[in-house]
Amino acid sequence: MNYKHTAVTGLLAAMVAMPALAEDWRGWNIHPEDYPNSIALEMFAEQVAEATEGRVTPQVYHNAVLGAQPDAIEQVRNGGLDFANFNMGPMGQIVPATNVLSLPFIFKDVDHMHRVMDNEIGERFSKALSEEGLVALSWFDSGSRSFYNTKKPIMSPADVDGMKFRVMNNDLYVDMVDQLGGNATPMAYSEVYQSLKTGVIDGAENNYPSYDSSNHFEVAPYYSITNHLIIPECICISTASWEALSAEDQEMVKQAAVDAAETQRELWAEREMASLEKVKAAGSKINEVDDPKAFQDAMGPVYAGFLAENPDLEALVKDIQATD
Ligand code: GTR
Repeated sequence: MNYKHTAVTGLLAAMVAMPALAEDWRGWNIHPEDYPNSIALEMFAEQVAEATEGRVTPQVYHNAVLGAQPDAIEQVRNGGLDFANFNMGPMGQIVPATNVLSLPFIFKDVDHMHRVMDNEIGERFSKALSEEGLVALSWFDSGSRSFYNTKKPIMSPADVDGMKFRVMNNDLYVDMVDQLGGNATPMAYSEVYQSLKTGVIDGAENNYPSYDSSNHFEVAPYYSITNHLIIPECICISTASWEALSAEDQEMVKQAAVDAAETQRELWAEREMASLEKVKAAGSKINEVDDPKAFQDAMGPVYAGFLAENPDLEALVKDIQATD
């Protein structure tokens, strides 16, 4: 008998008999534990561990302890981290197609965003992400973003003149603030509170839950409803981690992400209301702007510049605008 052959066959038999090694997944999250996204991510982790009978055990690291968002995106892409909840804002610097989601006023409202992302157009974004090492499994809400600042209510674009705003890391947002006559500073989320407090910046922009959970409302009490950005967020898995799974486990992980997104959207709607009540009670001055259309009109050059640089993305922009 061929000894070598027997040894190899024996080894193969032992490998088949052995349970697959457990995958200990590490997941990035920017928000605190009680935030809708965090609760949904915990639910995702639990459901994955249970459904795969411990073959995949995800652990979520909250509060951006694993780094700022742009770095975390790189980490998930190169397999240093396994999964995350990412906002598509900072994603635009890496996956150009996702910049379409950062065009101000691209969505009519949050329902319009759902109709786009939950259908074929959403799949086009997933495809673009997958070409860059990210598997987008489901879409979270992050409401709509408006400007807030330490100085005064913003009623019209003229009020933005000369003010310094923090934006997420994306050139489109620098252009957006420029067109309103302000100055934009891309900065990590974790640095915004201190920068508002010390006057390094005059304002920032975000949805109610983040304005609340980051405590920015304590130092920047003027929140002006411009609703200029509605940006979806993903549960994204590293392609390397995804491809290490069996087809069955992929199915279960996908289902857990879809279920988590459903819960996140429900929790999100509740949290938006709760955060609004909380910041109002704490003294924030929330105002409607005089002429919302004036803000939209000011964005013409942002669209023109973007489309001139990315003619291949024009069809995507048009398809979103044409979605009822
Ligand atoms: C939040 C979003 C985060 C992060 C943050 C920011 O609304 O959920 O992922 O993008 O805004 O402004 O940096």
